Amino acid sequence: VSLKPKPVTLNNSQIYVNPKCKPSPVLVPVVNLTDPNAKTQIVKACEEFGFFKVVNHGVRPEFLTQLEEEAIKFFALPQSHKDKAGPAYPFGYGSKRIGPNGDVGWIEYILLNANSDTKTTAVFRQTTQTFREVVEVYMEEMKDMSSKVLDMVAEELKIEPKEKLSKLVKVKESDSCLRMNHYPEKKETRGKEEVGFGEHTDPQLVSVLRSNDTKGLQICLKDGTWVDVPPDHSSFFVIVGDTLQVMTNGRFKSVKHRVLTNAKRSRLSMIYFAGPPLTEKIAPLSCLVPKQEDCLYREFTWSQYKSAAYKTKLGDYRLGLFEKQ
Ligand code: GA4
Repeated sequence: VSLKPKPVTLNNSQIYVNPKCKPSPVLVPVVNLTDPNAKTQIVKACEEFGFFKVVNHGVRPEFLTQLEEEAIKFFALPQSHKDKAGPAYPFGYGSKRIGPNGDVGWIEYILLNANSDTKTTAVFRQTTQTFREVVEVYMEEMKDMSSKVLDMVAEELKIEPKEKLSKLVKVKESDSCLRMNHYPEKKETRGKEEVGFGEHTDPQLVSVLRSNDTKGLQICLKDGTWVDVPPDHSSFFVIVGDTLQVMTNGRFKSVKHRVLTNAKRSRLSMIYFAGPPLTEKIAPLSCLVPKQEDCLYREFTWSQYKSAAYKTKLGDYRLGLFEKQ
């Protein structure tokens, strides 16, 4: 008897529970961005999973290959060279340590600010002109994709004005960033995968993730089960962040996710975190909360949320700090 769960196919994709766990296949929603029903599918996926896969996104595969090659070249440099592109906080190269509060993982990474005024980072002094050019083009593409997704959400939820959400990630003050993660292969210890990046939710509005063809990403379902997300290097994955959970008054859930190490292959992922301007006031949208007593969160600025987040550990429940009693 095979331990592998039987695939149930919907839109050609599925999430499997790690075969070592109880087999129970779950479907990962797939959204074709050019489909006229995309906005309805996106809202459904954000409510149900806080997560979906995007196909037909319009980003050229050759460009993605080029970006991936640049990242591989950087991570293959001698450690002493990479260290000169650090420290990771607020932006730069980091290894093993994640955030300022003692979290660790089997990972090395680059964190970059997407704001054009502050792109003068140590990373670009340690990398080539081509690296910088492709990364900058990629950030523009990701900004476009996240705004497109947010416009569809706004349209489906009848949010007025229509650009209310996308504007937050499009203006030049938007506090968005890009993370390039390299998870070197890691032999399993005592037959177990280890943590590459510990469980957490993303603080921003939405995150757009793309990886090479190495598995490792898992999401947590509403019932608390962790499920594998099969890698797909030709697609993107959209992750709902805490800010969008607040603005939709909890209708969308920021999905808990994590990355496990892989014994055979290294994993490379790029995530664009689309965030609002630092001074932006975040609160549930009044059109989604007709009765004030149903409002679940207090108003805060993105800057307040960010500084609160940076005082927490990765796996902490940060939204609790802003819930109404
Ligand atoms: C999680 C999402 C993004 O990777 C990130 C992370 C940030 C960091 O690595 O510096 C944080 C983490 C993330 C949330 C809590 C704080 C801040 C590490 C950490 C312990 C870049 C982000 O915006 O928040």
